[in-house]
Amino acid sequence: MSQSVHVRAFRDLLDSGGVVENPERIAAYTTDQRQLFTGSTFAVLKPATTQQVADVVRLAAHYGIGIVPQGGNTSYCGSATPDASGTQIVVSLERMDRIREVDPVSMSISVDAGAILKNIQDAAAAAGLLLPLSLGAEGSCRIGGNIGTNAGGLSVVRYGMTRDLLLGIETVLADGTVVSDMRKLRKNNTGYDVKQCFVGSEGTLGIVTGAVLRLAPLPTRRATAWLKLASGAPLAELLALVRRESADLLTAFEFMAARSIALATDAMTDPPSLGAGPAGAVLVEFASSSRHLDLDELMEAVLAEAIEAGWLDDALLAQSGSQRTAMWRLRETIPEGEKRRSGSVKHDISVPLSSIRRFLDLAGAQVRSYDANLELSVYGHVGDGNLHYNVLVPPNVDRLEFTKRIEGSLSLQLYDTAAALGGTFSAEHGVGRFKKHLLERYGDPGRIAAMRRIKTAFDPADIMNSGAVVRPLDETPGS
Ligand code: 2HG
Ligand code: ZN
Repeated sequence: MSQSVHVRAFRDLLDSGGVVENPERIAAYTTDQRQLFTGSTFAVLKPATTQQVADVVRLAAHYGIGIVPQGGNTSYCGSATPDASGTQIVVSLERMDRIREVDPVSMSISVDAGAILKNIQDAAAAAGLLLPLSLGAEGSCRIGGNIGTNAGGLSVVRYGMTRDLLLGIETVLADGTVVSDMRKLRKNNTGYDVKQCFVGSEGTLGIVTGAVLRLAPLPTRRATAWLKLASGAPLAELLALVRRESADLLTAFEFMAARSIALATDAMTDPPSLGAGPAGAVLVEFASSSRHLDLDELMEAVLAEAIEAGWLDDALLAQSGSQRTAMWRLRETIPEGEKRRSGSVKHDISVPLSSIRRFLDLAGAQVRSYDANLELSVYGHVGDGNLHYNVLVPPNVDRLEFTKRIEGSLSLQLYDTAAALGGTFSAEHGVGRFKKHLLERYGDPGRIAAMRRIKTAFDPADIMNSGAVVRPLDETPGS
């Protein structure tokens, strides 16, 4: 049966806005956001309801058409991009963007999976509550994708990853079955925690259509400081001090090397003059919903201890909301700064906190011996043991060729080092299509076997996001 017959059948299920066939409009859905890979599709489907998602999936399964679920298309690992065959359809959740309910008493929010993260944060804030998931792409990423990749971001040190915020889920399975478990319960020990299967599954097990998320009291006070690290400052010990002495009011502990700060500064029209010490800089923030705690005083006392220990050359406490915003803008502009310069080869590694220093030493030596001219942009959520250890693409070099060369050589050395220290090649960006070979290389064989069994149980025909993360058991290896 031809693709045009399939499109007609999908059109019968959806209304006029539900099927996109125009190649120009389709193009926005077939290239990943880092522009590393362009796939192909014959149609983008945009269901408006969970029932329509179920109908689309049932029909696709009937015809044997592969489905690539897509939210905001902000994946760093190509997990929302169709392959090059042109046989997969993209199912975009962008029309399913409703906030279904905010329940201030239960401290939860129920949403469609296509809701933009920022809109969910705003809806929670309007009810005096905080959705404690915050990341650079929050203005365009959608919560279904955040669930699919188990997104991390800027406040994991206090509130955990997306997984830790998920109370309930609604999902369409590969045969069109709707799993409806949109409960707001903190406690529900009734067998397998099915919703957690979908967290980090990157669309390979089903399509998330709705979610219930845990909210926290909205901070009314914050203290934010920019720390310039003295030479040899021990990051893990500094973090431990800050956590302990703030009684865990810490919400962010973001490390930035001087080069990363300079890249962000270059990309900003009105950059704040915040530099780095010899060992880089850290943006640290405390937050509290209580109006009775003096966080500035607490921050000053904690930083005085760190200065006394000889770990800081300087510390600047934000004196106003705008100073705080400027500090955060600088941190959040780093990826854009890398892009504006000429791009970077990204390594989203994490290691146990006790090995952060060792990783930085070993990886630095590996980069220098690979090519002493290479430049690095190193920053990240050190509070979670997560470093973005990015190799800058030299100017006037073909970005894609350079990326391919580094990923086939130096990247593996860096990942080997992270793995030898008990770390991972993907801390918060997922696996998708781009890092599948790394999962095969570094994943424990038993764990991969378990993942393949789960994939087979949920999607034996490999309809859902085929080619991403893991293949089912009965496929021939390498296919
Ligand atoms: C961040 O922490 C994001 O800003 C992006 O995870 C990291 O671009 C990167 O390498
Ligand atoms: Zn990050």
